[in-house]
Amino acid sequence: QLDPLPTLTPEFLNVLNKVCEQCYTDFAPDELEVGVREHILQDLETFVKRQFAGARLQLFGSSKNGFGFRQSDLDICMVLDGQDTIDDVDCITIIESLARLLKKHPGLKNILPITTAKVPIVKFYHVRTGLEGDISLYNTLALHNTHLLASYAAIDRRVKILCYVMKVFAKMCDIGDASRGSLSSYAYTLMVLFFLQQRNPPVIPVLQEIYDGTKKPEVLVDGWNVYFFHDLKTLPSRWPQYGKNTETVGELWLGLLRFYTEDFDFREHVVCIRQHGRLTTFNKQWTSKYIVIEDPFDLNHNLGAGLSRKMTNFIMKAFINGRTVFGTPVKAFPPYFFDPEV
Ligand code: 3AT
Ligand code: MG
Repeated sequence: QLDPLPTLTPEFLNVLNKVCEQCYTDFAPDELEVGVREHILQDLETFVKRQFAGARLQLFGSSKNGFGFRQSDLDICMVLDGQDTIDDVDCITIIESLARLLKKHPGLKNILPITTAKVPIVKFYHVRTGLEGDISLYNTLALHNTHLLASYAAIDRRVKILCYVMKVFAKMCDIGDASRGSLSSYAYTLMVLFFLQQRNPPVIPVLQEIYDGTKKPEVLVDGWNVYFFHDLKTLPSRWPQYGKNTETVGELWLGLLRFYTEDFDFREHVVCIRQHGRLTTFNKQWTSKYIVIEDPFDLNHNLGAGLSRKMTNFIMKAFINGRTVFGTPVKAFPPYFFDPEV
């Protein structure tokens, strides 16, 4: 029941392309803002060491993966020197005492420990910058998935731009807040990467499938294999399709909206960036959900698991409308579209 789309003129594709590029330049933070985040991290680490001498703090999430916004939160992971893991009881105790400590930090406000979540955190508000943040403990898989996303972002500039466009689109359509029952930024980023891997010719490879020899190396973290190919300098010689796809970001953006509304069968297939071959909801025994997105490392984790039926429909409608809006020629998009101030 999708409206047919008209054939697109080069002029319109040019407009579409400009909109995507503009979205990126409007929303990507500059080096100064990236530096500010590292500075806050250093200051917090020094402060936390007063009580936890062996504490090490590390940024992850969009402060590090290449898809951060000026106002994105600070995702921080804390580990203690000489300790590899932590059990649930200790984790909650440390989160609570970390919260008591952070309340004494003059630059922070609204300190709130959340110990009932799957990943316990202390939330805080950094007064001078207005940034929100949270500290989790031993969130090691998240550090690895951040590095994986950052590697994909480094392969091709179009990856970065499309991930920004997708995040802005999700925010504008109100489908991008996992705490209110929709999908997280992380989930939408995986959808973009999957699309770019499945495009013909692909824009990016499957980094988890590139290795020497016949057997994939095993690098175990929390029981999952986090191996992926990092040596991006040598990628051109390791991946025969390198540089073959020459589409513009505008074409790819509309291509993505069409892919998820026209081609991809959500009932049967899994959004899965760790292998190029098809993975079905039946293979995973995840047939009761409509949007199924597999975490690239924690293979038991379906990022769409928390979606209600109603929310699923709402998200699919946003994609269908997006396809019509971006697939119907206009001379220019209204100036407020993608305006960071709105
Ligand atoms: P924002 O710019 O903050 O919206 P983000 O990528 O930082 O985007 P979040 O702050 O929601 O996203 O999450 C921080 C990181 O935590 C991103 C990813 O490395 C990890 N993460 C988030 N949600 C999940 C999840 N459901 N499963 C596994 N890792 C996750
Ligand atoms: Mg974040």
